[in-house]
Amino acid sequence: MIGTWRMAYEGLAKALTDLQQGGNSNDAIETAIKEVEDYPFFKSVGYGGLPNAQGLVEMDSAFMDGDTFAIGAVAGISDIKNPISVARQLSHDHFNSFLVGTGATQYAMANGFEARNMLTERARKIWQKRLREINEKNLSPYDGHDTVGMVSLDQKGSMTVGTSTSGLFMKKPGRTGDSALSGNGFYVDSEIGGAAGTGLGEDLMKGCLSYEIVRLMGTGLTPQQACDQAVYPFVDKLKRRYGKAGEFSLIALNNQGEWGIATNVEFTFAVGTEEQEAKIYMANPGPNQTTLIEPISEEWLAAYAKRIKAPVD
Ligand code: SD4
Repeated sequence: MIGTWRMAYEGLAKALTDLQQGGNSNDAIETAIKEVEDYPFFKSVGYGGLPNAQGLVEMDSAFMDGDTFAIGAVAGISDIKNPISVARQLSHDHFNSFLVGTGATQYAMANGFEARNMLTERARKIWQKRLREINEKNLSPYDGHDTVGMVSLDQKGSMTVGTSTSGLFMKKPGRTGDSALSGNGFYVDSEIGGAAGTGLGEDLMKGCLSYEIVRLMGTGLTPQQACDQAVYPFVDKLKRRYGKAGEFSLIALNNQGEWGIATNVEFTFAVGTEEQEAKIYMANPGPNQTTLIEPISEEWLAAYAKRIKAPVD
């Protein structure tokens, strides 16, 4: 199993234990992502996520079953504790499986999903502080956005991918990114592998990179080769033809349990396999369109733990 960012670790470790005991891949994804959604100090996913420009936490989430290609997704859902569970439920439907805005929220409420005001006091304070800084220092409002995306493989060879995010910080009401869009923020085919993305959705969507990584793995490339070949040339192409490229980080896992990463920024992620317990790593862009991956340092982890709980003035 592999997941984006340091925040994936605890949920991934929990789900990995289930997988090691014969649990199924779909359950593993829901368990792991719920854990991230429920933790109040992650400010870009679920409870504690930062709100949009009007102060409302609007969330995007998707769930895809790699055995059947069934997809469920929500975009701009609010006041619901676990968007990933709604996305999973929607994946069972042949029609109406991707719902947005009030329609998504109403569906979740009507179908017994737990309601919750997702705006914590802490997130509200960060939002207000950020509003002040944007006005006073003329800063770009659109900094800070981390989606949790995870890909899992179970002992039977079934694969699943899931994503969940409160999206781009200070986004306009109704804005959605790549995370709920098939092929962009996620894709999985149990006969090949799966991929998920995080970064600036507006730019990730230009490359359909999750699908592209899975497609390349299907031609026989390893997950690392597929990530490198899909992501870095596209970032270059975007810079050349669009003039700029936002932050991109992609993860991939194939149906042999091998994994890969590509990123154009410093990027942390968590991975665990049958033989190897869950661990956090750090990735950076390397020379000549490669990726540098190293174990995370204790200092980094300690600074992170301090940073996410630091008081907001
Ligand atoms: C989005 N891709 O809504 C998401 C945000 C994100 O790291 O992943 N940020 O565009």
